Amino acid sequence: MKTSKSSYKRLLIVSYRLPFTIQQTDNGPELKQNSGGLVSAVLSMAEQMGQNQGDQSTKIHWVGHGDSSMQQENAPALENETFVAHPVFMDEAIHKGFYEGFSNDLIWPLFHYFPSYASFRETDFDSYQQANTRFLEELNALIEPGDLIWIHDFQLMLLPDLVRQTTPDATIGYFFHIPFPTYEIVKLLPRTWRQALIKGILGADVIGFHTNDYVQHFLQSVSEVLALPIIEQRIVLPDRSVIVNDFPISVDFNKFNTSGQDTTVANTRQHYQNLLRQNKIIFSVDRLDYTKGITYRLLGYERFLDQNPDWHDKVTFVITVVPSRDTIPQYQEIKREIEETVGRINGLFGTIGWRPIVYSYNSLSFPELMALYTACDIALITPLRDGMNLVCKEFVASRYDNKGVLILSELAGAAQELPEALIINPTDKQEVADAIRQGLLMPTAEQEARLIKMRNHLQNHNVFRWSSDFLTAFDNLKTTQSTLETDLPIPSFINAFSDAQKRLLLFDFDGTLAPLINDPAQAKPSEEIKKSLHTLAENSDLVVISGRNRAFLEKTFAGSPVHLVAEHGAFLKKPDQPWERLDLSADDWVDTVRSTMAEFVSRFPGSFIEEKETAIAWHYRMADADDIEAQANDMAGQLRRADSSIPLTVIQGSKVVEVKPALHSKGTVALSIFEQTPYDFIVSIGDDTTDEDMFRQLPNWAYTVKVGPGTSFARYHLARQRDVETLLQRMSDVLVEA
Ligand code: GDG
Repeated sequence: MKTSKSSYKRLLIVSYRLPFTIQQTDNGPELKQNSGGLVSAVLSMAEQMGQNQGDQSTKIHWVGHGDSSMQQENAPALENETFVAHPVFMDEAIHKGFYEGFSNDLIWPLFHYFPSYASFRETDFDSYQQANTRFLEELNALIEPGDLIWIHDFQLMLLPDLVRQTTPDATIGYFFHIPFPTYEIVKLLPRTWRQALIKGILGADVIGFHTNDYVQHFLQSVSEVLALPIIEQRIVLPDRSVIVNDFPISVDFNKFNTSGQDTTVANTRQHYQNLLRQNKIIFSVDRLDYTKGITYRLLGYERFLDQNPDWHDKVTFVITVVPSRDTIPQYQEIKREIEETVGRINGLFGTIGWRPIVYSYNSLSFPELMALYTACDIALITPLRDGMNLVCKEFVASRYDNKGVLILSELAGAAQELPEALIINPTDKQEVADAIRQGLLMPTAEQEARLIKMRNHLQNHNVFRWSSDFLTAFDNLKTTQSTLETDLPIPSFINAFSDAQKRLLLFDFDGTLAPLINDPAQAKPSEEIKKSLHTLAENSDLVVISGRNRAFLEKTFAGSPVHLVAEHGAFLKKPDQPWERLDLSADDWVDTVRSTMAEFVSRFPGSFIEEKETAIAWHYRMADADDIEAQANDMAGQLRRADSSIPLTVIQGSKVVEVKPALHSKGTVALSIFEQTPYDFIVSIGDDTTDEDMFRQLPNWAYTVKVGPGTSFARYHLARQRDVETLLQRMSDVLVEA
């Protein structure tokens, strides 16, 4: 874990819920923080940032929805040694539309893959926007330079961009606690809503999800909805870039590990075991929610009882459902269904002395929860969808005795980290029944072996690691951002160039050697550039590495001793030698792509198709339609989804959508050239997304230079295309003088 102190002054947390209560004490009302995982993580993050608790100027500020206990009369108590609470109050009707409506009645079911439970109400979206703006107002009153703002969860998706608009240089993190679903689900949201939500989240600098699947789903949505370039897990915006990564949330391992051994917990455990006559105990605890799969879980247990009469009277399923959202009809319905199922199973299998299921609709105190985690033989955790699921991690962390079996749904984010659990599909009653039987019969040595592995993992990946990794991501971002802002240091660059023995110069064509113009056929380098290239190519390996076809490059550079790479690395021509084809991919994919592009050509006059030998491109610089960029995104999306015999890359460049086989790129060819010769000087200059592949593949000592604004993998920037001309002139002057 990284422990170096970061440079942020204060931590500002924003979440829907404030993790505090106001308690009446002898000294009057006081702010008490709850002991949840997020509070512990935030405290450890503040410590890592070098903040001293009790120091007035570095207290942690927490903005969240305020209830009546937080009203004006308690205002002085909204602060303790460590935290300052900032309740956000809003009109009741707005709160209802924002929280119960848009958040819980639309985003929650939709993002947990229950689209039929989702309600799409325009008034709710209005409330969601207004509520996010209320949070912004509260936050704006607080923000100071040097603050790190960390926004949480699906209730506040618009907030990061709202903050960015008002404080452009703010440092903002955003963490999403629920699953981020595939684009097919996101697409169910009206177009303007999904655009607003994705754009809203992208206001952050670092965006975190629990698993890599959610990261990939989010990137897919960013690409489909906003068509922004994505380089690895970085989204490139015109003025900055955004890091997206998985940061699996976890638990305070030591707290759960030691609490199981507390005397109160041990006594309660003993008490429960006696009450249940030393039966084997299966345990589960969840908030009331259709995502938690409680009814399916009961049906799996019923199947087990049905098939295993020898276990009757020897096992008890203790199932606790914690009241939640039960004013919403779907929650009332699920509660009724659970209670009916419990009643039916107990009626079917129970006897005077044995209740197969002990059900309660209530919450447990922490010692009761700990007693059940440590008393049970099986923790049966079977959500139909869960962002992470902390209950299973808490169970594992509690088992200091290395005993007990975890049965876990493959649809919980946690399943990816805990493969030693018995992993089941929650809708498969037989699989659940079999896992229960396997768990009850599992030899102690096997229980131990599985638990030890899971406990080691959680000990290393605890909640402090989670917040520390999140904080470190900001440091990484800062490092890349600061290199991006570096202009090419011309004097030292020229010195290095002049001193080198073996030089490799890799230049893109359009936007680098030639200015971008409306008709690509007319693009050409200036006479000055041509002259410089000629001199440079006589003294160095100079490669023009372009997406253009062979004929165009050969004509443009006729008589020049440069190497030419055409069609993004598909063809190579050394001076005075014939073309070599580097890419040998089949071309049976072209017909489908061509017919999609042809449809767009007929709809958008002025646009046209360019057919190359290994690629096909739609140019729309001269098409006259207001929404042409949106149409280009639409085409790119269609092409990305289309079936193809080989993997294809869809490139969205400057007023062009191009499709080519994925196998070759400017990067693969740059790498192969560089690997053939021991160069001691490399410069690579380009302006477009395809040049990023080239920048990435070269060694980190190479001079990689991005032309124009925008973030890039290049180490340096040149502001304009004509700066390339000046640079090449200076380089060739050095050679002429030598
Ligand atoms: C969301 C995501 C993600 C529950 N009942 C009692 C009780 N609890 C505590 C548990 C655990 C927490 O509540 C539940 O956390 P989960 O992670 O299981 O589920 P959600 O509340 O839906 O949380 C989820 C999480 O955010 C974090 O990012 O993992 O996927 O849906 O800590 O211990 N605690 C006590 N009595 C109870 O009766 N004391």
